[in-house]
Amino acid sequence: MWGNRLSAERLQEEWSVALTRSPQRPAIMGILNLTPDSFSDGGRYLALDAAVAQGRRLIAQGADILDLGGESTRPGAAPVSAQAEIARVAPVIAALARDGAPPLSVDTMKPEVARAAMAAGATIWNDVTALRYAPDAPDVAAELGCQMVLMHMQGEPRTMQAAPHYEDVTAEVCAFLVGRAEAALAAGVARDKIWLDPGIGFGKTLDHNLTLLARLDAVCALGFPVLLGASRKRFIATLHPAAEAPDARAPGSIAAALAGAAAGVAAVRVHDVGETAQALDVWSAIRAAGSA
Ligand code: HH2
Repeated sequence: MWGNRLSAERLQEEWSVALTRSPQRPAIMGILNLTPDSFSDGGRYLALDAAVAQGRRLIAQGADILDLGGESTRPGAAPVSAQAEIARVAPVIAALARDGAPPLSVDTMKPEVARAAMAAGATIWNDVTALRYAPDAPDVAAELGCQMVLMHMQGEPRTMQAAPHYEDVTAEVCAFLVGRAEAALAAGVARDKIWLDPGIGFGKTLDHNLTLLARLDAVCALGFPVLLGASRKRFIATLHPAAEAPDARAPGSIAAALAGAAAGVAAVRVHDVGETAQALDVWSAIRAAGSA
């Protein structure tokens, strides 16, 4: 059941996303990691030309939004200074913005990096710490006036997979997300700028991930647009060991994206943009035929 029609409309209005293929399915946020060590595409787009070319490729394949990151969040990833992160992301954002690219998002925990990214042309701050990394993060988000993605994570990236524990993962993730949305609102972030993300793989076991994917309707019911990021994550290889290599996980990633579409998420964050666009277009056409 598509529970988030309003969110699809808001995507068009607020994020100026041109949903040319179908307004009735989640938008696609294409991932562009400008890091040496991301779990899936690390090291491939360190040079400016290669990064911009990949951004353009993802747009041509159907990305409605691009998410650019300069620091890996995988367990054990090396920490990066704000200056180094800015040097990785800002020139690529500026070059793509000059192209007239779709909305650009920066995947960072650091307010200084978000500030530099917005100055370069980004309009969305995707924060896996949900504005908890620095005390001034909520104030900076309000000041920047950008779209704000607040993601759930138990623990911190270095140790989050050591021993994740929940009594009721869906209820706890929802309560956390509501609390972070309230913190953002209290700092002055506008309600219609806030997006929520259950944080698949961030301090979660296989069972936690599957429960959340099965209960995305509860996250959507919180009343904010929902972003789902399950692409190429480890749980896919746990379920299907032949997909040990991250770039062999597109089919499992698409299965998760379709579960998100059925629950009413507003956007999916994916590496395999063309394949996901095809799956979502077919899914939404079947759905439309069924309700005609
Ligand atoms: N997952 C990753 C990074 N950022 N942001 C949101 N909102 N949701 C997610 O699920 C999410 C995210 C991890 O994936 P990736 O960027 O491919 O890897 P890495 O962190 O190693 O760069």
